[in-house]
Amino acid sequence: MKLALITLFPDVIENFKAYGVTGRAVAENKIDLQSFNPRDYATDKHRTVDDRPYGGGPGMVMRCEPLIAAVQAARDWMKDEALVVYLSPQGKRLVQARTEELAVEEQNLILIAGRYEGIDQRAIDNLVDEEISIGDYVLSGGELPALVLIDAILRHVPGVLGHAESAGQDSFSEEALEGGLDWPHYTRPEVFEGQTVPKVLLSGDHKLIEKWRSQQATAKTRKMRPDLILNRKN
Ligand code: 9D3
Repeated sequence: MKLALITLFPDVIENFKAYGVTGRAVAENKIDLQSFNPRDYATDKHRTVDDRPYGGGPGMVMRCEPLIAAVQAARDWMKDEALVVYLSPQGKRLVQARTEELAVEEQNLILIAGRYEGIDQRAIDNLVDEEISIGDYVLSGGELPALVLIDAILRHVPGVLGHAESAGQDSFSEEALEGGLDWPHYTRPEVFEGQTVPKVLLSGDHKLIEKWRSQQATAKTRKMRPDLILNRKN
């Protein structure tokens, strides 16, 4: 999968490309992740990427021309069709099912991260196929949302997760949780400052352990996220 991130702050993706599950995916060529900075495509004397909003008001707006040129550069790099996603507070809220669809259906993604008050509406009209928000809270720009989206998509790309952590692998998978929350996890030591590990986990009785985990997960979900139970498809 090819991913292009349009951003005024290309440095924010460098750590993401270097470390962890995502770093390995880049190293093993499972994904190709490049950033394109609109500032590099601004043609005016001062290489401006933002300007004051028509109609007045606070803040600045990202200009059309550098954005459109940066997206064009991303398209040229991809040499193929791409879905263009604008990370925006006005977007549809991201859910797990959409991350899977994007991973399965799209070969190339261009993600636009906005700064300031957002981007000129004509850039949206000319470029954008889909607007996505990551939730109802105010951030300073689209870079973190873009990384959130990339991370969630990559987990569905074949070969990105190792066998043990694979998304739909066994009874300990994301699928096994069926839209509910996780059970509590414990590792060594068996006693930490007087706090013990639940006895069932030391019993070696895998049937009983599975039952306990399922009960714990259901109780936690009912307490923390009753909406997940009400919206469940089974
Ligand atoms: C305080 C500024 N707001 C004035 C009403 C509007 C506003 C503009 C730009 C609010 C946030 C942003 C920057 N946010 C994003 O670009 C963004 C975002 C978010 O803030 N929350 C959740 N998802 C996303 S996706 C992109």
